[in-house]
Amino acid sequence: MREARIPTDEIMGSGHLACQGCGATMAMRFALKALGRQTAMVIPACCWSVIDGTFPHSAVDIPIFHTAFETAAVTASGLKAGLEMRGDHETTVVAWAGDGGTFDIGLQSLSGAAERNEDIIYVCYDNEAYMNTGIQRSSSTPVGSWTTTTPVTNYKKRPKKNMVDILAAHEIPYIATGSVAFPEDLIRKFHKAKDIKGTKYIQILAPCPTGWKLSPELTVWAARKAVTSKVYPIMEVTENGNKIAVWKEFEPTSFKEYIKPQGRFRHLKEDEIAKIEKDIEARWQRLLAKEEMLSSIPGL
Ligand SMILES: Cc1ncc(C[n+]2csc(CCOP(=O)(O)OP(=O)(O)O)c2C)c(N)n1
Ligand code: SF4
Repeated sequence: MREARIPTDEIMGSGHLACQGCGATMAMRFALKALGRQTAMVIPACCWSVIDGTFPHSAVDIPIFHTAFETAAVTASGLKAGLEMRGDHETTVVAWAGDGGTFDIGLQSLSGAAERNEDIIYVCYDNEAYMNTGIQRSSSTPVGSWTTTTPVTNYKKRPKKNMVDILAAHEIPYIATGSVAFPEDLIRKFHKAKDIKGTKYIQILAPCPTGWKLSPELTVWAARKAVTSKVYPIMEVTENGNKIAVWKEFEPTSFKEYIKPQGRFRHLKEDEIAKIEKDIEARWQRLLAKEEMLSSIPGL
């Protein structure tokens, strides 16, 4: 019999409160398969504070500490310190936040924890907007996208914030990006993060059918096309921010194909699509150049 590459233990149950096809639920399911049951998680205000269910019910079979929107990293730091004081050096402490709670309001708390190199795994499930409160723009929303605060007449013009570079500047031991379309890659990255001491940051593209105006059965399709169209590079940054390894072994696909079934991009005209496509390629080339340049310099 072939050995299962994805652990069969289901720590997340099916009785959750997410919309159909929610990428954020897939992200949690895969993360917990890698992290195991000796995990304590901090969740700030976001879709996942709803998805988990109402007390005393919970969709996940691990302790969850629900906390204020801006406090994921600092609460996780405190939880880790408390466990250590009680002699528990084994429990993995995870902060699990959306992109609004990470790229925007929780950035100061995350930066503080990263600078102190707190021994936590910080996960951002990235659905590219504030979904829980009705699809408002975040600094993770991609250029060209509609949201309720960036209407089609004034769609998002600024690029997505580069959180990987921001975290790398903190010289933390491990940073990774992933996508729910590649569960084995995600599970490998979580296994790795679990064994590293210090702050680990993992950002997972988790399509939101509701906010992306995407048919729910296309969640995994979109999560895959985001990577193969180079919109969402998946990579690892190690040696305290000094080494980058970008995943490149895929058949490239186009941005146009990626955005076609997504209502959030439906207003874009041909010339606007062409301009964004050009920018995506330029960013990709810069990333590869950086990977190459760093590979020739000794890390820290
Ligand atoms: C200080 C504060 N401001 C605003 C809110 C309202 N609020 C709750 S969840 C949320 C959006 C969360 O967005 P994100 O972190 O991207 O997670 P998602 O909802 O997309 O899962 C907002 C604005 C709040 N709870 N606290
Ligand atoms: S709004 Fe989006 S992220 Fe939130 S539960 Fe629904 S599909 Fe998931």
